[in-house]
Amino acid sequence: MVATDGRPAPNQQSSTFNLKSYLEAQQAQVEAALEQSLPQAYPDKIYEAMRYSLLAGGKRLRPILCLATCELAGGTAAMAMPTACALEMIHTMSLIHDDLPAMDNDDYRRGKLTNHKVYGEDIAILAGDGLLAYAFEWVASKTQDVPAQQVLQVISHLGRAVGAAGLVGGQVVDLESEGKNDITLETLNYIHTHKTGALLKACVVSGAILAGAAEDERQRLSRYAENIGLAFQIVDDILDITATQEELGKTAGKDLQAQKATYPSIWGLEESKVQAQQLVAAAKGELATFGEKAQPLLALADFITARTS
Ligand code: GRG
Repeated sequence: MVATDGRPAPNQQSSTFNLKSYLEAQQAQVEAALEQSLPQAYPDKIYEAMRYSLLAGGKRLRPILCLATCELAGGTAAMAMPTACALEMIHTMSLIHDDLPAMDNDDYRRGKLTNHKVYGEDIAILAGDGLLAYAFEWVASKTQDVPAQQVLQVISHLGRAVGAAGLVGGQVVDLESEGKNDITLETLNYIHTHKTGALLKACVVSGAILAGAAEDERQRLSRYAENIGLAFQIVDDILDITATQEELGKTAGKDLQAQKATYPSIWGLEESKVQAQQLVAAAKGELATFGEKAQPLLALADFITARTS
């Protein structure tokens, strides 16, 4: 149940759950798994470039969502870790390509120089390609204790989330919309449900599939993910205006500079914050039937709007 003012009902509060220590523990596990996933091998330059961006930090929100959902649905972190790493590889490749001069053209990411600034555009493109291919190899070759049919379903979901029906499609409409001042809310929603939302949804849905969640649970978790995905992007647009470059680890104020349509440009800052809160409340409402087990996902939903980077 969601209160009419957008606040979560009392049974959805996550105040007893220590999100900070949960995130730190999960991030440490993910970092260790990522470190081991990608070797330094020959040809040195490409592995170095792939590792440079993959191991550059970041919140690791996508792998953590996958692990948390798998555990909520009765699976183990070990069952989901290869997919969790693959999701971060895909996310990282999308950042490398997004930062290229032909795309968003940025010099900084995660507080470091972007991949192409260090290795050149040719290697940055290939580092992205290498990470994308490796992500699928990693899921297929490393997932254990999960029926093969479920692993295939995860691979299929990942492929769809990345391709023209997901990230790629969202990025194309984003590029086509640049410099236009008549972008509708519908188009903006299309861009972000595909460019950002599709992968976040794949994190949650793949965690549920790996755990063998029942169809109705999957549907609820999928709606949770859709809501936090959009909230995440609204907050991203807000932070582009309100946060510093140090906080963001990348150039601040990019959207205004590029005259991009954003949620704050359509709604204003205050209404954007209200909309993000309402989406988070709706997301939490989808978890009501899971009880105590849902605490990590409830807290992660709160983190989406509370974050400063
Ligand atoms: C996927 C084949 C393929 C191509 C890529 C470039 C591109 C197509 C899509 C762009 C996708 C993109 C960069 C979306 C933005 C998503 C977003 C809000 C990123 C920031 O995520 P955080 O805040 O970053 O989780 P950290 O650094 O914490 O991981």
